[in-house]
Amino acid sequence: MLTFYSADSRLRQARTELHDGTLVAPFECPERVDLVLKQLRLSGLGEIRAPSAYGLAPVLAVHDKDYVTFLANCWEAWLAAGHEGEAIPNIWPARRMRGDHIPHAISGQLGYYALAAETSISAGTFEAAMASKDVALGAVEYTLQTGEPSFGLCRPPGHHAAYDQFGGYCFFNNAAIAAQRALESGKRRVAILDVDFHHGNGTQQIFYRRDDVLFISLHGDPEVTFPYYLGYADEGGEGKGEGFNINYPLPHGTSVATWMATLEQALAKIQAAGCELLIVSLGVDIFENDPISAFTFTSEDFTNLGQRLAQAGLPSVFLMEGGYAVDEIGVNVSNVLHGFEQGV
Ligand code: OKP
Ligand code: ZN
Repeated sequence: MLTFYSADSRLRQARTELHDGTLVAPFECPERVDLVLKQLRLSGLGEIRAPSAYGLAPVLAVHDKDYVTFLANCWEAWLAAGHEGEAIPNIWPARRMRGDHIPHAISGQLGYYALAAETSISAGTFEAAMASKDVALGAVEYTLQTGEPSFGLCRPPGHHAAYDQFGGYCFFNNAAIAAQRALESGKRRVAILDVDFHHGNGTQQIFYRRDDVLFISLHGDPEVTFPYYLGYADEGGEGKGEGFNINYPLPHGTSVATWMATLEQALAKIQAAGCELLIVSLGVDIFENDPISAFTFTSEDFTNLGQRLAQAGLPSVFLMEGGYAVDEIGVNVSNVLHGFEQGV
């Protein structure tokens, strides 16, 4: 399988994440991609290619222009304001305040465009996000042209990023950008299957009123886990999007057997909807030893997951989302992709 990867994903080197009340070294760290790359090479998955630069047009197809400008300028503005640490929001247009006004000051803008506070912005964040969406676009272009599967080793991840909001380590919604590109190239309906432990709230939001992208997510129950305010089973889409958003919230500790049985339901929906391309938001934080998640996959289970996904028989693009057990991240990702190749 062909992998797309950009060395520029290293440009995001944030030092701080607000975690359980303290500033810690971010779980979403540059070593993640190094270790995945190393294992893909070791296991001989196939060629690793750098993507072209696709510019901002495919980003603006799913994100707000002023949001993109904010991301591009945030770090410089934060520095210019004389702040010492990294850019972290600490005030929001919460209920009963003005939700329709974007303040001048960078601290006000941060809260307007953030959906959570764990994700700090620092030098290189925007550049890495640009590289990450190029990785996704390189992968989808390749699969559209050849019908062959591909893997986009995106970093930073994307599935929490909404039309005009960042958070959950995400800035540009790589999967949404790739899906939109596939539609523009002539695919009539695309499935995004999100297997990351966390609900892909951003992807859901972007396509919530549309029937050309079927979004299905298996994830930790938002009653007890991030992102808390989206990802419930009764969120089924709106307008012509009704029926094209499907959430499977699952309790902490869900067995792999139950998870795989839920995947069967998801794949049946994808078949029934006549999707012409499968984009997998591949978070391997469903691993049993993930430090911030609570599902129970072993490294071997990831092989079975890949095999089962291959049996869907669709042109497939895998895009990296989460996975924070860095010692095993390489094996877990590699197992999914090799499993897919065995399952075809
Ligand atoms: C990003 B992705 C844990 C808090 C978790 C942020 C999680 C972001 C996950 N105590 N906060 O979906 O892997
Ligand atoms: Zn996750």
